[in-house]
Amino acid sequence: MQIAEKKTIAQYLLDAERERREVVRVTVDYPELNVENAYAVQEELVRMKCEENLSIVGMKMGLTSRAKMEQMGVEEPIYGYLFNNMLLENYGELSFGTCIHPKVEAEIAFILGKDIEGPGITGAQVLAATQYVVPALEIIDSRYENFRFTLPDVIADNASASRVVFGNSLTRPDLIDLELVGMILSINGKAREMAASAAVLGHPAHAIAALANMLGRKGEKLKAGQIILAGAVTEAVRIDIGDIVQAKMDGLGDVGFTVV
Ligand code: OOG
Ligand code: MG
Repeated sequence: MQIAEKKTIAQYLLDAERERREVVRVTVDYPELNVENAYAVQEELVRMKCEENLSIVGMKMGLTSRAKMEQMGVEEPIYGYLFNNMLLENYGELSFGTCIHPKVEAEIAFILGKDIEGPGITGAQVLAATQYVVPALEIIDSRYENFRFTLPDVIADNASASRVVFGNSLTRPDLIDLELVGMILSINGKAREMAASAAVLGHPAHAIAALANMLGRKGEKLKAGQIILAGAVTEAVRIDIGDIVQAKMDGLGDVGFTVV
């Protein structure tokens, strides 16, 4: 794929995000888009955001639980980048009008105290490099029509990243059994999804290890201070104006927001 094509696709997705409208998925016009050049498009999109003076605050893994893989019909974990303008205050407001067709996901986030450089990274190494874990809600908002895509489409679209809310309590990873975190995602006080954190690749630290190993193949690493989402533990849930969203996680605390 030519550089000019990558730029055209990245711009197409950035315009869709900025103008808050769904667009036809990229592989309809570019059937040759594969996983490798989809990440090259994502890199271009990330570069364009950085040129707009946005800064990377962390990364996200996606499609790391069976529930998510089945919901989206995509079988492989993916990653994307989190930017400073995606951060929403805990128990703050998400303006529905700034989104296309948002969904929410309950996730565990890792705050790194040390760099992690793949290949060969294990979950134990991730835990040793993690300063804190925090409860998080990710708001995903695919730029594609009807939230439908193939693996290369969603990679090019920065893994549907839109917003993220972090809880206020920081927990040291050695003080908790991180594969056994029970959680409830509720909307308007009603439990909608529930699961235990082992749903994410057996242990959420495995998702961070997989990310470090994928980046390692490109000569990149996870950096101290970054905050990394391990991927949704349950299916994502559609949200609408007026919804009060909360996730409670055993031993980690709670996190929430309201859609206005
Ligand atoms: C892709 C992003 C998935 C997760 O946590 O699994 C994701 C999507 O479903 O649109 O963020
Ligand atoms: Mg997610």
